[in-house]
Amino acid sequence: MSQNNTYYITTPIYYPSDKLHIGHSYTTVACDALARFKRMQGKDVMFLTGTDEHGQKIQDKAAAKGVTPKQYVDEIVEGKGGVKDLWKLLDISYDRFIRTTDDYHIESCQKIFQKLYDQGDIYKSVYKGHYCKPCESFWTDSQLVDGKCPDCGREVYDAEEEAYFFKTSKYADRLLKLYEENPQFIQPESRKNEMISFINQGLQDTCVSRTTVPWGIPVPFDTKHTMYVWVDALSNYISALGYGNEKYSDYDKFWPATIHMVGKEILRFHTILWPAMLMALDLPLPGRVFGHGWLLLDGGKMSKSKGNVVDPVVLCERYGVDAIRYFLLREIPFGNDGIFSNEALISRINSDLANDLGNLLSRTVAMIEKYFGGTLPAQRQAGDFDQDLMDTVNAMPAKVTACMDDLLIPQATQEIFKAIQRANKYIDETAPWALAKDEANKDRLAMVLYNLCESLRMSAILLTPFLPNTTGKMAEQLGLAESELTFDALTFGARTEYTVHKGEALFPRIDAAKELAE
Ligand code: ME8
Repeated sequence: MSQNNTYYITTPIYYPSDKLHIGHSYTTVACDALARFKRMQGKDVMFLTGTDEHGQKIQDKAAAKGVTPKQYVDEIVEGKGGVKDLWKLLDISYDRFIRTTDDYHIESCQKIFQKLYDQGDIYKSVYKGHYCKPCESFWTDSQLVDGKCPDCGREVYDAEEEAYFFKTSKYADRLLKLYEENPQFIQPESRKNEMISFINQGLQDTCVSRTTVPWGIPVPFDTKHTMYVWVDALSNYISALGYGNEKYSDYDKFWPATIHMVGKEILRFHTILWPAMLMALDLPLPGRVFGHGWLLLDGGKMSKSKGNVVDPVVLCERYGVDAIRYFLLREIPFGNDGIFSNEALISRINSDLANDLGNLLSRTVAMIEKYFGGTLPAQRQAGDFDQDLMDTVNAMPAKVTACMDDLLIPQATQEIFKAIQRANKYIDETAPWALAKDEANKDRLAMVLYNLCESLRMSAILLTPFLPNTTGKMAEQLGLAESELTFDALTFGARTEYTVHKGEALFPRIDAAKELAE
């Protein structure tokens, strides 16, 4: 069983059928912010991501390109500009990256499949149904919408073949009981009812093998079958810790997962099939599965097969990595769908990052340089508005922590920006430029600028999980070592001296009219 101080968070393992897009980046950046936050809280974090490399679609793509499926996925995952490069660009601090073509994962999956078969949870039968190739999903008559795939609306074709099935239906009652006894298991809460009604409609057993897709993990006792994607894919969460293999040995330490973060379209697999598989394997169940909403573009979900994707590399090059991270985490209500638009992106960068945050830092540093030659004197005098600013800034850590614990990521960033806005208002209230006119106000001026430095320091600490590059630059301008950006320094007044160094603007203002006209 995992220990109390551990925190195991996972992203879905993405299909490397094509380059990943901003939708995949969204999930991964959210998990990264959570993982970084928990590490700063002192948790022992395991942050897992990876790629789901088997299946029909990848087999077809590779064939069209004239390469083997393994060559195809190697290029997309490890090649220049591939998945790993993208996560490097976006500063994703994953601890482990699993590829389902890795030998150790294959070994684990085969053991899992064998065990489930030996104990009667997997059986052989005939699959009759409808298959949607782009979604790699089988559907029953009742699941089709107007005779088409309920997920993507495309044509399905009739399929009938010998296949192995997992007895999902056997676990229906235990699943309902799980949801009832663990209200946090399915999140957001609103999605729980969808899962309950799906089960109540009559849970079907799950087809877990194919005889027509060679690009998959062979069923160990019947090698004309390969495992059908979901058993292979879901098992990654435990094989990556060493369950069923010798490669890793931290299953006991980290399992069960604290959070599986997924998009809402695969919540069902994670809250029905996966816990049923774990029940069958007699393993502990994850703490929470969070199904976030979709980034929409032109009214539809961004997806590789639709081609309406936004390239995160282009966005990062143009606006900077932290601006993109911030936009994703701040703009879209976590759990709901949200529209990705350039207008909204530019407006967020300008209002929050350039104006509120960037200006607060540059004004504070510039005034300390101008009035005190860069070093704040030790002699300071308290005055009006100080207490209110201090109270707001001191209240911020607990509020941000509560939001992060509840997976309210946009609200967490909002709490930090509330303090930043309060500090900007404090500049207007105390008017340091007026204080500077009279030598008699020198001590008061020193205190005002000191309070601003402390507000910036505390904000920088809490912003680190979201904007890891920017807070280093903030520290530099405030004359702090990056190693000082720690949660145990989250008390107003913890630092008493400041020698600042003016640097470049954190986020140059973007001329929206010019930018959008291009
Ligand atoms: O489903 N908006 O892989 P996948 C928000 N291999 N998130 C999005 C998104 C969008 N427009 N598009 C993709 C698979 N995502 C399986 C998973 S897990 C055991 C196996 C994100 O490449 C979101 O997290 O289709 C979604 O669930 C995931 O990418 C789907 O990635």
